[in-house]
Amino acid sequence: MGAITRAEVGIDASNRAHGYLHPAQETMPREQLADLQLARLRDSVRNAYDHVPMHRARFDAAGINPEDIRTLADLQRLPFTVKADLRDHYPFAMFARPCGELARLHASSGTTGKPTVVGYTRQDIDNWADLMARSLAAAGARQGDVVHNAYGYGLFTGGLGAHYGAERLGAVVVPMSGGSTERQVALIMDFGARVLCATPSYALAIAEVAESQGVDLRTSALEIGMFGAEPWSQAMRIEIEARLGLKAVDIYGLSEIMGPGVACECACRSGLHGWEDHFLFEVIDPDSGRVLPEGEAGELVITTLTKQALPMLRYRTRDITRLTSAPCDCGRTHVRILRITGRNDDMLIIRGVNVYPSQIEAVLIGRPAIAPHYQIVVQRHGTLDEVSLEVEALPYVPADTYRAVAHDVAHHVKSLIGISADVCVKAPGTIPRSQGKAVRVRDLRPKGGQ
Ligand code: DLL
Repeated sequence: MGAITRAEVGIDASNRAHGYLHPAQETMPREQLADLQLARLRDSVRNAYDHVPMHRARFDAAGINPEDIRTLADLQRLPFTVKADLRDHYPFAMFARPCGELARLHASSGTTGKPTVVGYTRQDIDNWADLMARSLAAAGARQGDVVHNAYGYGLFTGGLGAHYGAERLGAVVVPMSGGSTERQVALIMDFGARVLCATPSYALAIAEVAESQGVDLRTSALEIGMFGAEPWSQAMRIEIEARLGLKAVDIYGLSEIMGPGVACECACRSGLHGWEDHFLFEVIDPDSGRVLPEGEAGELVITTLTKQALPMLRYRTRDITRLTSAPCDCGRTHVRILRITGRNDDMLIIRGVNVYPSQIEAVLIGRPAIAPHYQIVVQRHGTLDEVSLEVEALPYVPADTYRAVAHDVAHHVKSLIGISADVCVKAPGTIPRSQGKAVRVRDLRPKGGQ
């Protein structure tokens, strides 16, 4: 072997500092990244066209042939794919491989009709483990860390996605899943977990149970939280960090595209790096479908570049965000997806004002006298939608001050977001706690009348 060059030493040092697991890919110059993306896009389009009748029919109807994709800009000629396509082709008709060639299936819970089913080949699972390991490393996790995984195991992609990624990193995985919260607290302490994987709302529930048991998780070995699967605000991040004594990192993903690890924050925490060697990201105007210039807020659209079993072309995520390709201090060249503020379908229109639940959360969390647990109740009175906010008093707050607390909260919601909401302050512990994705909105409007 030849002598190690200074450049190599430099890269090694920087790998350690920035947690690059795949330095060549993560710091690839953008022109080179674009060449890789184009080659992969052409393969992915060809895979979809040759093996998925729905894609072939749409290409044919639009007069497009896979060979017409000659530049990355040609992506915009392709039709969108939406969640209903998966439902309409239930269970396997969008797969580009026969079921017998798959290694795994996952599915969404399907509260509105049929679940959406997603499939993976062995190679897809391998790439997913790599990207999840890359995400964990970017967040600061290392080989040998104990990773306490409280994402639900099962059809939900959170549990197994984080599990395989942590194993790929060389970490020691504790496959807890959600629930048995008292036991979670004991094992976090006893096994010396450095990394906690959970939804942000469940992380808070763990903190709360620990406090009620007299256990101070801030003295535990926890240093990093990998939190995602639901929208959460900066206020929530501050609250979780204070109560758990760790650094809270945002991780994003969706089962239709892969699962957790599509994008993740690095140590700089100024947006989530979307792993562009495996996915293409666009932001569109949700009404017109027009691609928006970088930096403008709209709906995130993702195209898979390497998925074998379920190639997705321009999948409309319904998640609202902005993109930036400005260089990040960590040295990664991959685009950053700014914090997801909510989903198109979660947006409430209250007397003409558009509001996402996460905006309400940002106002509620950290206000004096109330705990960081809430529900937004939407009702219809005549033709008008109205919201009431159920919040919970902190244990030391006297019940005879609840009205004054409610008044204070309503005042801040009105002045910061511009909506009038009835606020109901409830007794400590009465708002349901989540063990996975929190239910923030109770929609009591008549069905179909939205
Ligand atoms: O929630 C995958 C996942 C598991 C991501 C664990 C991160 C951690 P689905 O159940 O298919 O997959 O739900 C995907 O959840 O379209 C977003 O609306 C929302 N979501 C996921 N991560 C975030 C995040 C998993 N970091 C849907 N911030 C997505 C905001 C998120 N919303």
